[in-house]
Amino acid sequence: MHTAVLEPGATDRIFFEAPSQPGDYEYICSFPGHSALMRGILRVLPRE
Ligand SMILES: [Cu+2]
Repeated sequence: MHTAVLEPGATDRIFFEAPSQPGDYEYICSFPGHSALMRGILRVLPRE
């Protein structure tokens, strides 16, 4: 899953169903060379 390549300051949205298992899921920017800095964690918490 990915967005289009965006110009600086532009935005885009993607919608997806989060994993059902709680945990930390890494996401990265797949533009060549970017993943070293452009990355994050999607944290799925257990239902309360
Ligand atoms: Cu990037």
